Amino acid sequence: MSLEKFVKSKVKHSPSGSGTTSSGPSHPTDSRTAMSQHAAEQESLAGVVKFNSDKAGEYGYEHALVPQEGTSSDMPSPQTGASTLTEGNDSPKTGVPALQPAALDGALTAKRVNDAGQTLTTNQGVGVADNQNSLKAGLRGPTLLEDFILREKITHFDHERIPERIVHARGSGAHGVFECYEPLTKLTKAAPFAEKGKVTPVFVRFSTVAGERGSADTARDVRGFAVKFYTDEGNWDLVGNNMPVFFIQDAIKFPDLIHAAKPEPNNAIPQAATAHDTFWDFASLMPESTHMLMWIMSDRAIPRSLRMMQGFGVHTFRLVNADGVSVFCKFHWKPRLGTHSLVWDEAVKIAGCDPDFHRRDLWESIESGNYPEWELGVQIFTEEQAEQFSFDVLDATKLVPEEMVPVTPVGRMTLNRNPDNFFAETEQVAFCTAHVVPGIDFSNDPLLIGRHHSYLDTQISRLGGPNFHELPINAPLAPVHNNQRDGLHRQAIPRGRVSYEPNSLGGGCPFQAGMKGFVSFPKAIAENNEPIDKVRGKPDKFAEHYNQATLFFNSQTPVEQAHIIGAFRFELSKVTVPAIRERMVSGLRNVSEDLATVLARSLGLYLPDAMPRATETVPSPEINSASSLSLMASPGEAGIATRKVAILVADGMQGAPIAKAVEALTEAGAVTRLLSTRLGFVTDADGTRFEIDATLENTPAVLFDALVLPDGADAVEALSRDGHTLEFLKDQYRHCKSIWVLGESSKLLQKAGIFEVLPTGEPDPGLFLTPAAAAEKAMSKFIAAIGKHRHLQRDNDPPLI
Ligand code: HDE
Repeated sequence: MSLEKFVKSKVKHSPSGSGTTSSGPSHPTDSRTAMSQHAAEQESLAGVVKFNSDKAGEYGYEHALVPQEGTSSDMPSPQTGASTLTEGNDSPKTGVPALQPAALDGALTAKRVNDAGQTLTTNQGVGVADNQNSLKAGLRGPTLLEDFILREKITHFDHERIPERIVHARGSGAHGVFECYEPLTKLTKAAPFAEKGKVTPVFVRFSTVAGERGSADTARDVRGFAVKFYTDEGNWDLVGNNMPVFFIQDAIKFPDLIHAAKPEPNNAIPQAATAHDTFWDFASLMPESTHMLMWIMSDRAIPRSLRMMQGFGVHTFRLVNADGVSVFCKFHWKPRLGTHSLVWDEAVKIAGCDPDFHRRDLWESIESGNYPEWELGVQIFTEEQAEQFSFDVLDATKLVPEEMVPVTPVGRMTLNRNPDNFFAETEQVAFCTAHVVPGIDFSNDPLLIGRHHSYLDTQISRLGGPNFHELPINAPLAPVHNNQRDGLHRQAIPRGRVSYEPNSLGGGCPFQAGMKGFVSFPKAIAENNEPIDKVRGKPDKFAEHYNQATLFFNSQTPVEQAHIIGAFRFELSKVTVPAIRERMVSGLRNVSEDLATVLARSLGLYLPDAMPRATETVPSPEINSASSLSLMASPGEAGIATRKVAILVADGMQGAPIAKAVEALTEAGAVTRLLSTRLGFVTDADGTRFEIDATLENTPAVLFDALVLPDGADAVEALSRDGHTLEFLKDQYRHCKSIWVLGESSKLLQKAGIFEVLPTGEPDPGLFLTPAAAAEKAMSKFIAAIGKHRHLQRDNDPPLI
């Protein structure tokens, strides 16, 4: 059909020619033409609205507490609200008119591209005949400007990068689901907690803070733990960290903190590290950061896996129920695998041999069906309870110990799907603390309120305009209807002429939701008509900076304390200005005399005077020790699932025990890899061939949780001739991992200088020397030892090996 015929077949043409868009009759009743009928319908729609009957409800306190739902009128016909009378002239491009309410579809399905069996096209859908050669005047002649295919391809390529996040640039994400245990309706009307078993889709992004997009995963740093819940009442983002407190108390200090922590501005050194002058200069002058410093100097800052770390909402939030009753709430994510960390020497080496260590671990565990899980817990307390605490719950440098307010489990999150495309999903996802749904609200934490502004604002330059919410990964599953219009990269095509409210021409739609929408909790700012001044300042309770830092330090096991001291020593030894080191140590005297004394000694300093405190009235803390703050408090419930075991092999080894070990470890959920000097095969003493998975050179010891060494004189001899073997063994030993030494390979231990017992003379709980004949019996002990993660009895500073 010709285009002319196609159009004619659909449009109802006016018998008296075209109408007009510039004026209308005083009483439009004519229905002979489509335009006049439309005008009559619009008149009847507008005519029922004699005045804005909602106006009176905009005033007064009662109305403020209970906002009214807007009024709306039914459309005389589905066409009344159309943008154009020609909307029925549908083509494959325009589609049939949406006469029912419709919104952009937040589901990713329609956006997913599958190229299977397809030919290459330009962005205009034109087939590309030749993707190997640009268009030239003759084979050896100049390339022609006319070559739109070349220019389109190169131009797009030139603009592929977008600005990285100013903080948390390095990250990895995954899709999953959140399942509610029991209805939480007594506490909150938030959609994800409405029913037992209710499932809400989520997207999670984990990140480091200071490093650039390509920096190493294992840097010492806080980890971001941002969860986007696609609830049926809109998106809720819980943008947290893997540590429950923060460095600063007021958002206005955030740019200072980040400028101090990022690479120094003169030479852009160091990458993804706080071990430099400007960070410690700032930190030592900001005593409120001391508590957080204890956390980032602890092993929490170098997690073994993103799957093995806790998450925290950090701030005090509010839950609000359907009756408008509110309680305070702190959010906690607890990993099913328990909390486990790397040791520093290992983290540094992993940064070299696998900078994508955490990203790979997350990806591989999801690909292999080992879906990471966290339990969401809430700490609930009232404002009256909070008043009694020795610290202020609006101060993000403080936590509420679980020993004071228990954590109640409310649901489980499972990450069960990797993204299709890193850029489209993980890079373009845009979190914001202000993305909340009815039932979740804020406290007055000044850090939190500042964040609301920052997250939205930063996306505008990072994602190129105000329509980033329409990017597939950000689009809510709940429909979006509002009068926001236009802007760069707009995708929604709103139907109708109305983009304002109140209106009568759109039947009053979309109208305000009233109590069905988000109603901010009406928190009283002042009691009993107290005067409120506009001020810049902090409450007095914020001035106490050390009690919880002390609580944290005192709650650690000795080995965790030793690691904290080691981390401070390392970081401060990288500082080039001794006065900064001294200032930092003087602040730490207010946390722990032991910590400060050992540190001063190891930095070659005289113990400085304790730093003067910002307050003379130091409240006594409720508790002096909280075992929940130790990493050891959550060993996890998953045995050795996904733990990586290296099995060193070489020609002439005793193959049977190795085959059995592979079988038993795999059965227990571990991932085994056979390693040798070169790829290919090794042949055991009986002539059986074993295929090698990786080499000692390309996959060093730090990438494994445990090690098996084979029996067989020839194999041991061959392995001992490869320097990587001893390095491998030394690192496994130094990093306190389980090592199983079969028969002859005890010679490798001797060569590496490793003793069979601890320096105390006690047996080493992670080192098993087994004659080949007894291998089967020892297997279960080895598996149990891997489940312990590490054998820190071997830990020594400086290292024994
Ligand atoms: Fe953020 N933070 N932040 N932050 N933050 C950003 O937002 C900011 C803070 C956190 O995976 C930025 O989209 C200010 C605390 C995470 O995409 C930016 C303040 C906590 C992520 C921003 C804070 C966080 C960010 C950069 C002080 C833990 C990564 C890009 C008031 C509770 C989210 C972006 C992702 C990202 C600002 C403090 C966690 C610039 C101003 C406290 C997990 O908007």
